[in-house]
Amino acid sequence: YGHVGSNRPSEPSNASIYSRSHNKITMSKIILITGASSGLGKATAEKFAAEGWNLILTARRKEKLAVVVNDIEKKYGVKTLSLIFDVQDKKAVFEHLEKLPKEWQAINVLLNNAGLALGRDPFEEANLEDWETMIDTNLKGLLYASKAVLPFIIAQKGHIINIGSTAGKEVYKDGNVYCATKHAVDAISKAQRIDLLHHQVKVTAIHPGAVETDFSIVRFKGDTTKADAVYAGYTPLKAEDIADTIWYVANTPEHVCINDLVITCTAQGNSTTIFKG
Ligand code: NDP
Ligand code: 8X3
Repeated sequence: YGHVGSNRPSEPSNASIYSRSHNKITMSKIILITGASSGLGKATAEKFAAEGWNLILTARRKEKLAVVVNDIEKKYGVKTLSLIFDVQDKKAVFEHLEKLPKEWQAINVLLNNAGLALGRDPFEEANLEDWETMIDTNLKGLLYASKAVLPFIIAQKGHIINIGSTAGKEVYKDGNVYCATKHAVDAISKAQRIDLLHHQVKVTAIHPGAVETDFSIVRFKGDTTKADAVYAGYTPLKAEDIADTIWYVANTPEHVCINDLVITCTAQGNSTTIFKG
């Protein structure tokens, strides 16, 4: 089983999703990606599908996710399960993830990726609802998803990969609560690694700098002029760069766990220092 980078000789208990590879019937691995309808989540789904993994993909926007799924199934012939829910909705997260069909329970990797920034405003002007949405999505949503699938991850001696940010390493002006949620992702990742150690579950936090996705369009609430300005004058990371990194991190040998990884484009030195020639 695991016809790619087969590094975790786990004993999958419920697995029954097979694919043909090298003239052998092999059991494909499973990655669950939250926030797979665009950006990093979508690129990671494509990367893992190209390597033969089956995918559980989640998002709120049904039509967007359906396009991703159709495209991937056509191109790579892997199996997918799409689940539409809001990670802020505790009940919905547990209803969908705790009761996964048996053949989808053998999850090898959980990628906690769903997240967003809303606004970039000074503390005194920032909107309380924006703050609450960021906390409920980036922090509470990550906790709910992790808890809901934890029994499956433990059964596989699997891997939790959390998407943090350089904003979780440094606080920048007007970043206030977005930075706080990503600092929390940093802390929760450390906590998960310690607490889940005895289950031999790997935990990795990946902290990207600027990646050109819909992130800034969402942050600036559809203002494409402000969003485009974030990536102007230098070459930012692409979603595919992060997907490649996640692939690498998820396929290290069994005895190796990358704990914490900060990745920026070459032009970026930290959250606030970008060389624009
Ligand atoms: P995108 O806006 O392109 O993608 C965000 C994804 O998260 C979408 O699939 C969206 O799906 C999903 N999502 C957002 N809110 C929810 C929710 N409440 N419930 C379920 N899904 C949700 O941005 P990115 O791909 O760039 O962002 C992905 C992650 O990467 C985020 O955690 C972000 O903070 C982080 N990050 C991004 C960086 C960047 O520069 N782009 C840098 C560092 C970190 P839908 O709207 O359909 O629900
Ligand atoms: C996204 C990167 O610099 O906008 O987390 O905070 S930044």
